[in-house]
Amino acid sequence: MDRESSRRRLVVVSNRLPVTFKKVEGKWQMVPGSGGLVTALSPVLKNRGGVWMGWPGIPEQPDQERISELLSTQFASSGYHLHPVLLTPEEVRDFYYGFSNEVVWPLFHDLQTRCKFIPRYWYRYLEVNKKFAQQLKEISRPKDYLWVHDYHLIHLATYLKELGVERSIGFFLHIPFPPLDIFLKLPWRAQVLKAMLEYQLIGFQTLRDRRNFLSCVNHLFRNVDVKVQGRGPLVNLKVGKREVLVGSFPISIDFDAFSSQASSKKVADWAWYIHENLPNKQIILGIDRLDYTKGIPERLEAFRDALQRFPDLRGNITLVQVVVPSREEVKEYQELKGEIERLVGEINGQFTGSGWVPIHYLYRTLERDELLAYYRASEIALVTPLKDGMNLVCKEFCACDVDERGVLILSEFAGAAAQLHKHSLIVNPYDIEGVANAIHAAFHMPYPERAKRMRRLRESIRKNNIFKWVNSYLEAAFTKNLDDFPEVEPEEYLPKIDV
Ligand code: GDG
Repeated sequence: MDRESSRRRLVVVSNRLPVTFKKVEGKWQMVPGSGGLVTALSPVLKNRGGVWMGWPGIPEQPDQERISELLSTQFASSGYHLHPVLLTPEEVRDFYYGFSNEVVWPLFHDLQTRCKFIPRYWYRYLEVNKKFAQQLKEISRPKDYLWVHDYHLIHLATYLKELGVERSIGFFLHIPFPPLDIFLKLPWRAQVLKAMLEYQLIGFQTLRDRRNFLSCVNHLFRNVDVKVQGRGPLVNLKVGKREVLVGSFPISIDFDAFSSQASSKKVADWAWYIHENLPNKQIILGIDRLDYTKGIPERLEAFRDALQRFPDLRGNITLVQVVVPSREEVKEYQELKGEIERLVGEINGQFTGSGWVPIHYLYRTLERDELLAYYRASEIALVTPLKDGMNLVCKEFCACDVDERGVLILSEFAGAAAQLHKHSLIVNPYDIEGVANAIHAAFHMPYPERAKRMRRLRESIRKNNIFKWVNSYLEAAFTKNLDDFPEVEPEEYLPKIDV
């Protein structure tokens, strides 16, 4: 074996590659992705030598060769390889839109009534996972570490084993893991749980997700001996003869990159310009992908309630709601868009006065500098998902608040609440009056108190940044011994409830 092929590489597998494609004047162009995952994993992939495998995000094309050529030539300078897995239109429909986004996504966000448990989706999900496994077999080497991301690819480890491929392999779930009673609704619950146990390490965003997972394992495998050893963020789970490490690794952002870019002249000028157009008003910002888990209609109702009950807010606060187009082909998402637009129209119709429009609604993707300018220009961030694995928007808002004058209103059901609850205003996103009260409290919060809270939030995000997330996951992946991990009992976050 030559030196190159005996090196241990990191092979990242996710549904989507870290690049996207768009057609400009009839020709495909590749646009590098800019998410935190790409920023964090790129240096590791470069240093270790690595591969990122995933779907390029567009159905198989007649000019497929052009896509492959773009992937191999344009990405060469990044120091690692991209391996595209091509999906047919039927696979995109049933595996991606179907099982991934109409079964697992709503169920794992506790919204089981939105699930469509269609057997065809399930079989196609398995087929696509098998396809990924077959290609992974081709491109990976025995010493590689395979790091599989997210709910689209739960069965990858199972199929690799079936193909006789022995590799070190770990999984990270970016979305929440649901409580037992909800998980049990899944017709394929035992298969899904069993498939997760085929990984050597399973990472969750929070201790709550891990607890939910462990209670499902305890329940569904009650006829087998189930034992959990260890007490820290990483525990050892034994199910019969099978042993798996299960940990909580809260994902984060590249804090320094956000903070320094937000301090740049371009972003500062842009932020000034945004605020100049809304003079003498506090800006309250919502930024979300178009998705029913993000709680946008509930948030708009809360804003309406705040304007109704607190006249001092009228004319003095403006909600900037950015909705980023997502899954637009799906009927539910089109309906959601319609509902949001109806509510925005209604509220603006009800309250607009001379020189003041209560809601500025943007339905588009912002370029990065513009996004940062909105973060920097806003006095309050309103982050109220009904449920969210982590939520990066709230962390980005804090990282960009270099002047430390912002207030974060955060849903107790966002994974980020476990880390940020002490210094933000925590709300139940279903509680319209509670969210409205928080908006009013944030509006009146004195600036010294804002600065004190924001400093702490920023410190915490700076310390627990995306690089720490990658390192702690990989340390867990390569550890042979639980003693290498702190035994401190981490405290699970449960919101305080006033009775
Ligand atoms: C999943 C989980 C978990 C948003 N608008 C624009 C834009 N964005 C960027 C934000 C942020 C990202 O999109 C959204 O991240 P979230 O974490 O809020 O949400 P999901 O997309 O649902 O992500 C989530 C995450 O995975 C990571 O594990 O936190 O819980 O659901 O980075 O900045 N970026 C640009 N223009 C926009 O208009 N450029």
